[in-house]
Amino acid sequence: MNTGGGRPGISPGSGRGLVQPGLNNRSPSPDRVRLQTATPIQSLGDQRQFSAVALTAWAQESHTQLQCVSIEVVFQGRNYVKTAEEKITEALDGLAIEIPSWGFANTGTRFGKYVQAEAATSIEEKFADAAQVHALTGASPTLALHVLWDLPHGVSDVPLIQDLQKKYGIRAGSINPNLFQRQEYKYGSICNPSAEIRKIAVDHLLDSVEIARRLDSQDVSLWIADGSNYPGTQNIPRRIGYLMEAMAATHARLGPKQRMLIEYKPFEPAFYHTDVADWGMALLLARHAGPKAFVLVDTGHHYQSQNIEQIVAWLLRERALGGFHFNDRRYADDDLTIGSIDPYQVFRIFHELLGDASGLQQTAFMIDQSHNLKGKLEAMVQTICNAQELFAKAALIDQERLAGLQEEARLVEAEECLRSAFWADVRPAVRAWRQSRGLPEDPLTALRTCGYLERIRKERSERNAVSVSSYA
Ligand code: AFD
Ligand code: MN
Ligand code: MN
Repeated sequence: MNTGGGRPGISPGSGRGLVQPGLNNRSPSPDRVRLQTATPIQSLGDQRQFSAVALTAWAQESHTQLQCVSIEVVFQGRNYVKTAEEKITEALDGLAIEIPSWGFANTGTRFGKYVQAEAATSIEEKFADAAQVHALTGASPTLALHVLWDLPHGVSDVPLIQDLQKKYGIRAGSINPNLFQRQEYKYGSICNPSAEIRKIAVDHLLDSVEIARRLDSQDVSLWIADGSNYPGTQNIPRRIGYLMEAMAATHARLGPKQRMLIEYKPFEPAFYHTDVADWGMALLLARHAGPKAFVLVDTGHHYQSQNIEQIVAWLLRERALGGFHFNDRRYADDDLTIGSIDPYQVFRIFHELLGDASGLQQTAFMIDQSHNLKGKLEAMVQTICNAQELFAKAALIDQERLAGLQEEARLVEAEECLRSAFWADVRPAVRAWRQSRGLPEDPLTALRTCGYLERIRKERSERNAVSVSSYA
C-alpha cells in the first residue's frame, strides 16, 4: 500500500506483470470484479480479496492510494480467461528493467579489455545511451549508478545527475556504493580489522544513501567484496559483527521510501572466504538490519548447478526479495547477456515471480552485465529483448492448471504444462505489442539502422583510444 502522495483510490499498480484484464474492450461489462491489494487491509477484515466498490470507498474515505496487485474478473457467470496475447501484453506493459551505467563503459576482464569506439566516456554519454536503449525497447526507464564511477564527487554531483535526468528522460535508478576500489580496502571495507578504515567505508555508504535520497532513488544496492584469501588470516565471526554494525548504521539513515538491497557472492575477488557469500547470510543481515533491508539476487553469483529459482521462492515467501541483477554465466561471475547460456533458468525464475503478485511488485529488475566483446548498446538491447521474450513465455504458464497437476502429482503433465509455455513462440505477440506501443518491432535491427551507433563511434573514438583500464 502506498500511503504517500497520489490521488486516493485504486491504482492498477505500477509494478510489472500485474493482472489488468482488458476491462474496457469487453462488452457487456463483467458481472463482478474482485481486486487483490498489495497489503491486507485490516479495517476491511482479513480477506485477501475485496470487491472493487468496497475498496474504492475505503480508499477514498481514508485518503489512501491503493496498489492493486491482481484483478479477478467474473464475466457472464464464469471466470474470464485471458487470451495469450492479453497475457503477454499485460506482462510486457508491467516489465521495467534497470540498466547499469557501467554496461556502456569500457569494462572487461581482470586480464584486460578491448576498447570499443562507441563506449561511453562520461556520465552524460551513459545517460544518452540509456535513453537510446529505452527509446528502442520501451522497457528501461531507469539507469543504475555506481557512485565512484558516476558521481566521483559524491553528493555534490547530484545536481549534474538531476540535469541529465531531465535532459534525457531517464531516471537515476539504484545507487551502488563502491566498497572495493580504494587502496585502504585491501583487507576489507566495512569488515576491515581497522576501525578507521571501516569508518571510511560506512561514511561512503551513508553518502550513498544521501545521494539516493536527493535523487529520489528507492534502492541503495550493496555489494560487499570483502573477504580473505587464506585460512586463519581474518576473524570471521568478528567480521560478522562489523557487517551488522555497518548495515544497521546504513539502515538507520534510509528515508521512509528507501530500501537497502544486500547482494551476495560466493567468491571473487576473495578466494578463501567472502563475508557475504550466499543468500542465507544476506537474508540474516537484512533481518538484523531492519524492515527496509532486502536481499538482491545476482544470477551470476552462485555455484555451478545451484537451484536459483528455489532461492527465489524462499525469498519471496519470506518477503525478503528486493531485486535482481540479471546476467548469465557458464563458469563463474561471467556477466554475459541474459539467457545466452541457459534461457530455461531465467524462465523458471520468472515463473516463481509471476506466481507471487505482491512479491513481484516489490522486486526490482536490474541488469548487471559487462560487455567485453559484444557492442555495448547491442548487448543491452539484446538482453532486454531476451528478458521480454522469457517474461512473456512465463506469463503464458497456466498457473491454475499447473497447481492442480502438482496437487495430483501428475508429473509428466505438470512438466509439460511448464515446458509448453517455454517452447511457445511468443515473438509474433511481442512484435505486435511493440507495434501497439509505438516501438520498433525489431529493436536490434532498428539500433543498427538508426544511425546512433555511427554517430557515437565518430564522436567518442578518439577519447576511447586513450581510455584507461578499469575493473568491472
Ligand atoms: C560485481 C557485483 C556488483 C557490482 C558490480 C560492479 O555483481 O553488483 O556492483 O559487479 O561491476 O561483480
Ligand atoms: Mn551484481
Ligand atoms: Mn557480479
